[in-house]
Amino acid sequence: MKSRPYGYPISQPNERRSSFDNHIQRRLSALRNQFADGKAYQAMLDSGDALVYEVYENRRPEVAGELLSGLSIVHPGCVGNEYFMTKGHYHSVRETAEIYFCMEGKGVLVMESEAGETAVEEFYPGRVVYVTPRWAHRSINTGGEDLVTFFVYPGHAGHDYATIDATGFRKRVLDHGGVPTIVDNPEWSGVNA
Ligand code: S6P
Ligand code: ZN
Repeated sequence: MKSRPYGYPISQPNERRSSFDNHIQRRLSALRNQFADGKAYQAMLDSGDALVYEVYENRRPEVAGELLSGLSIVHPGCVGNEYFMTKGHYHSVRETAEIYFCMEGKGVLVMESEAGETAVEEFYPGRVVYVTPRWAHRSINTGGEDLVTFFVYPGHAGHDYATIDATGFRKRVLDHGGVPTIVDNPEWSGVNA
């Protein structure tokens, strides 16, 4: 791990392998119970475990003072009429923020707080989204190309996936005749449901 300042290029797809030291691939099977249409999910899974999104990151010590950064790439696709998306998470240390910078593609970042607030911010190339502390976040690709975002967050943040696994997000983003449409999630099952 580097102990001096350093830089790396990230704009070209062929630079991803050399600029990052960790590559995570998340397939449909990792998103069980997250999509609204369970039958469409199972049918898609039966025909092959599609690659839904990938993360490239640089390992740094997971301590306050360090920053973790990388690329999130959500591939285009739908399960039923619901767009491909990330699992989504709170940070384990709730008082930690995150910044996303959209480099390619089109989509949204769906966010919610444990207090019951919700927010949806658009992603398009050149747009930054600031996730304030205590907000869960999920990237959703509403376009026909890869959604590529660069993210930065504090080294000690950690990931709490269990809360979202148990409740889902309060909002879903569905394709209604080609138009991304934000709807309430009737299956949301948190403490205020
Ligand atoms: C980490 C940051 C991103 C996500 C990535 C995949 O705090 O928010 O790197 O990890 O977009 O999403 P997820 O929900 O599977 O971690
Ligand atoms: Zn995060």
